[in-house]
Amino acid sequence: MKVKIFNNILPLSFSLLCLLFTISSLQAQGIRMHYEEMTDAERDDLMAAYFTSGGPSGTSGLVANIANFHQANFSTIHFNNINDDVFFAWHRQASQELERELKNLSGNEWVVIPYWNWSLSPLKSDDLWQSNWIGPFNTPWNLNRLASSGTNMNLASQVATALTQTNFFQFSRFDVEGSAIHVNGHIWTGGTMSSGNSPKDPAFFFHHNMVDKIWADWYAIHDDPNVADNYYVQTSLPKYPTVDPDDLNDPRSLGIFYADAGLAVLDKYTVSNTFTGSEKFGYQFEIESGDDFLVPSGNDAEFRSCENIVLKPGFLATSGSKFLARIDQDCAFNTASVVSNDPASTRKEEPTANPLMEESFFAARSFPNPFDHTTTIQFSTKSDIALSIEIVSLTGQRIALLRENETFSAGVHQIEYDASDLPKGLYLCNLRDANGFTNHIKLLKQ
Ligand SMILES: [Cu+2]
Repeated sequence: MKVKIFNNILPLSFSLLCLLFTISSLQAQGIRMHYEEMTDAERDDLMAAYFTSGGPSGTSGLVANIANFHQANFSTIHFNNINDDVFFAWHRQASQELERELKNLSGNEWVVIPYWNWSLSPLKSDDLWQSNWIGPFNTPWNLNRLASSGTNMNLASQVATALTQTNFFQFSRFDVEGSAIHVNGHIWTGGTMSSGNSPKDPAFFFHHNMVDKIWADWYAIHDDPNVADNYYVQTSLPKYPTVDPDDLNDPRSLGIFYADAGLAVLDKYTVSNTFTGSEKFGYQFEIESGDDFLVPSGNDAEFRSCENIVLKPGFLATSGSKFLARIDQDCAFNTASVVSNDPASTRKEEPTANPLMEESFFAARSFPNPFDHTTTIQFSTKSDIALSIEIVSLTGQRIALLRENETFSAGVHQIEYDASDLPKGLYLCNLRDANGFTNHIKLLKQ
């Protein structure tokens, strides 16, 4: 649990000031994560807001409007001629608008729609379909889900291959939209999800945020700063509703960040408070920010984590801005109503925790991961070091203490962990030295 602050801060550049005034689309700032990475409180807030957004039968409000538009304009926004593929852009915009609506309905700016990484959670028995998550929508919203186990949802290798595609239109139209990566989530869920009315099912936005994350990953890898963004998405198709698809290419410029495997990186974004008094970025695992993440004077942003917040070169909260970085090891953040009533006087203009400069003292991983029964935890140390190694649940409860203050010599070490008795789900393996510095590995038991 530490905030690291680096002092080498870049000046606010002219080009980023320009960016501030050219973003006109609706934004829904936040960190989106695999749904299993949400805390119970984050999940409960989201589900409560989501039920409200569609009314008791799911036939009114923004969810219904998006579904109606999606159905009426289906052939315009899907499976188009290769050079006009607006598929990604339309779905990104729809998801942002709903997320914005959920924040408004709940009065809770921390609410985000997570993504369903079906490769990690490919089963009907996974949490997503249970009563705490979107299971209860099925009957009252008349969704007729099948959640068929006959369709393979572990598409990790196919995603990896798609990300190597260098041609955007090939990637968009064929490697994602027309392939199992996009199609299987609809078919597997079935019912409304496999119809033109699919946005009526909350699974639609969980699935499409995964599709959107894949686009974000692709863009981060392949974007050529020397090529105009309208190379990627062209504007000859009808715009929905008033947004230029070219403005949607880089999710970071919209304030959308995708966390992955315990890490959220916030960069290339200028806080503008266009829609909210304070822009909120929450993730229970590690948040790192730098590389032109700016909070200009007069603006207000807040980070919160249950673990680490790392501020790197290129992060800048200027004099006259409000910036709060909050860490709660117990993950006991205030509920929505308390947060929104948080008096401005308690905010500080500087990060609240102590600056520490230490870097990770070892590298760690586990394999296989995800795993069925047993996984091997591997780590390397640069010098002799005493470590405690424990397995904890996402709520911080210790499940196993594998090593206690044991000295390891410099080199690579492996520890086998037998988790046969553990319910399936996401866990953390913490490796902690005598000074309290911790590295963690996320373990997914399937
Ligand atoms: Cu669609």
